[in-house]
Amino acid sequence: MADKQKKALIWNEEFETMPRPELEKLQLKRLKDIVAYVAEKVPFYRELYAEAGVSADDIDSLEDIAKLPFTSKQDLRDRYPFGMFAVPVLELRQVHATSGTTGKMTVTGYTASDMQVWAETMARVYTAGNVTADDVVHNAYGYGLFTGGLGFHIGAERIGATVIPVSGGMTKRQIEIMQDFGSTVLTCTPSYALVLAETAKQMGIDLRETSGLRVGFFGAEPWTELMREGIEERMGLDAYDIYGLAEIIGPGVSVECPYHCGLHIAEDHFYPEIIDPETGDPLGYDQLGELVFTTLTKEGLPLVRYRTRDRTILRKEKCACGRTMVRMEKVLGRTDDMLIIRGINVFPSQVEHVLLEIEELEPQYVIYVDREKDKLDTLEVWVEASPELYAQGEVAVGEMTARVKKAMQETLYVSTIVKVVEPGSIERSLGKAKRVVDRRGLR
Ligand code: DLL
Repeated sequence: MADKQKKALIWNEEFETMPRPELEKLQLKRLKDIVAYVAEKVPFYRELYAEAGVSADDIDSLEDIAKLPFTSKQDLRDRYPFGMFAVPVLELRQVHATSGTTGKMTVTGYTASDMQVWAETMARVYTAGNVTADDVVHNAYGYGLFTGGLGFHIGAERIGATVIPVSGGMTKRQIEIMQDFGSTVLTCTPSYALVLAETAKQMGIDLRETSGLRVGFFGAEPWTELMREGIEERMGLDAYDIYGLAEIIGPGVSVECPYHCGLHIAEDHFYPEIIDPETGDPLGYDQLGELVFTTLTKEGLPLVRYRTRDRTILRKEKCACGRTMVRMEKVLGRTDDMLIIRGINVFPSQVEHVLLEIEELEPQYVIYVDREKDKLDTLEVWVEASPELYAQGEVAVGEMTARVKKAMQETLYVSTIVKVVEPGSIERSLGKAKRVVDRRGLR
């Protein structure tokens, strides 16, 4: 097994193992081009750069990127849905979306050329795990607006593997499919992998014996080394961490290789920086900070110096697999308060937004996030009823509970446990209110 694991296949030798001086030259050229492109095509950048007094002509080295202003999720939200796009909607082949900080989603889209880049980077992901045309991929990431399902789908097609588009849910049936269809690769969130393992156990099935699974790609949410051990042991596969975000491309931004020593970034397409989240100053390799990306080749939604809010460290030393692309460490947390529940991004501000719109509730609430062993995460919202509502009794409170639950589902796309409680019963804080209690122990 060890020898097999260390065999390192590479999808695109030319780029993935490019000597760094050559790669940096390519990045610089692409950076200048993309800065000129966005300034020409997107009014937002034109104004931003005019205000900052910078242009593509000021970029003579990769370090000069620091002269350019940052962009953020808020910028996308303010121009919802397509205001940051560089092409008309009809030139897009696919549109996807993810949660925004309040009501509106963050929209992303791909031209035909962007779809090629996505398929290429996802082909690299599979190949990094030594997956080939001889594999059967059980793809349990959600298909839909979320980028997970379709991203893994097109990558599997690109390498010529057989893909089973199971999507999420119906866990027992998934266990059957995975055994009967001869799946060798599992793709889903790490928490869903644990649910699959637990369900198989309850069905009296030992997947190590009854399935041919040998590789899994797990991402879209933070997970620990302990979870990796649990998944590997129960499923008998080699678990790879995969990272990405809808705004940049979806899954495919970075992935581990068989050495599992950080995630190689597809740097010829996505230029990474680490900055101090407080000051915005660039930090060097080996320093913990916020990850920032510039898309170097995207046409539809090019983003320059986009703040991911993810905290990590970049490592430059060459990897034993032969790739020269820098590695990022496992994401170590966020610089904002975004929660990821069952792979779906949830901002506490979205919850607040829903609650404050309902007059019969008090603006006092707490969000509890839990993960029972081998179960999916739960999101529980406790909110105080107004004295008038509470005085109306149990039935009225029950009706309100159902109403809040429905509103949460419609806004967050995640089912929520709601408790409408007695006025005054939620502990008041003396300083900053503690609105979120995350008991998952992920950090
Ligand atoms: O989660 C894309 C994706 C799909 C990645 C499938 C991997 C697998 P979004 O919904 O836009 O995109 O969420 C992006 O999720 O900024 C991180 O905070 C978090 N995230 C993604 N991958 C990882 C990971 C997809 N491997 C946000 N570890 C990012 C920790 C992750 N956090």
